[in-house]
Amino acid sequence: MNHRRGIRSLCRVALAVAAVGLSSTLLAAEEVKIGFLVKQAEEPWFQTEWAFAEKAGKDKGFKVIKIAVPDGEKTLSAIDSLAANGAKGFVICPPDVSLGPAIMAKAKLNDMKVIAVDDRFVDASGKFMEDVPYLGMAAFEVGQKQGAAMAAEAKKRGWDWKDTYAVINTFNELDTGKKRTDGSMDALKKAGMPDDHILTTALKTLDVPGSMDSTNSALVKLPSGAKNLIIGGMNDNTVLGGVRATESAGFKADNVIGIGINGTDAIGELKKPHSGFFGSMLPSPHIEGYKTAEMMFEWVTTGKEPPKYTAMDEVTLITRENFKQELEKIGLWN
Ligand code: FCA
Repeated sequence: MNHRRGIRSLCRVALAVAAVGLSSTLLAAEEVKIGFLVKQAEEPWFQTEWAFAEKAGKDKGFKVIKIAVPDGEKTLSAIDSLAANGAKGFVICPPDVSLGPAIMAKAKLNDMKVIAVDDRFVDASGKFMEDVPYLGMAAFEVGQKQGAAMAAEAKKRGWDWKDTYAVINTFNELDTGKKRTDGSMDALKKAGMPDDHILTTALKTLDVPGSMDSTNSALVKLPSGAKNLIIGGMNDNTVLGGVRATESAGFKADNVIGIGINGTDAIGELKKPHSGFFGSMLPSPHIEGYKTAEMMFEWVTTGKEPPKYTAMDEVTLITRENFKQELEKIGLWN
């Protein structure tokens, strides 16, 4: 009797163990994975997007595979390795927007969905690939706000346009870059800055040494009467190097107004008590990372397609006065 009951309960235990084993295998098989590929993993901007994509993964129950893709080769092999890992789709800021067709071909081959973030894909004829869902900055408008902030600060300092010049570091190969600097120049002109006081200078690379070089080559073209300088560019790095160049050329911080875009990449600089880098336009990298990851998760799990175009137009000027509070507000201060 006792013996039989013992065998029965043993069987029950065995069945229960098998059931648990089976359901955990099923659960493991069901874990949704998505990729998040970024061109410049060293930029805090992209690290912030990654962190918030992972937060979305934690909230909704999916895994984010983060891969840095600094060039075309790495991008294509990253897509293969994502596929081998069972990812169903990925969000990407590509190292070169003209890789769009190659990225889409590779994704199709692996049956993966794609969302572009920040930098929008272009096809072989240079046209936007409008079929690929994209989420990015409302670049011209954000640039206009940057230019308006520069002009407002110049006015506050009592600068005369007569002896004030602007050096704008451009990267016209990238649409979001061109639109931002076009927007800031538009705002400077509307604020009364004479056209011929605005010098554009092309960046070779989107980093601090790159903007130091491009600004240096513009500084030598300034007339001797140039007393005050405005330094612009498409993001923080393209302004930070410019400000460094003004320092080496002997301009004092009080005679320089550099305003970047991103905010995230200027935190170290704003912690310094004083410099020609006045501030940065802070958009919403936390929302971009969270939202694109969430959209991808929904797309691969429910089939809900993301919108083809989402523009983010909200920006806040952060300066030494308010950067800590503003970053704290959105959970970017630690
Ligand atoms: C581009 C820039 C980044 C960031 C992003 C929104 O990708 O390179 O620094 O500004 O747009």
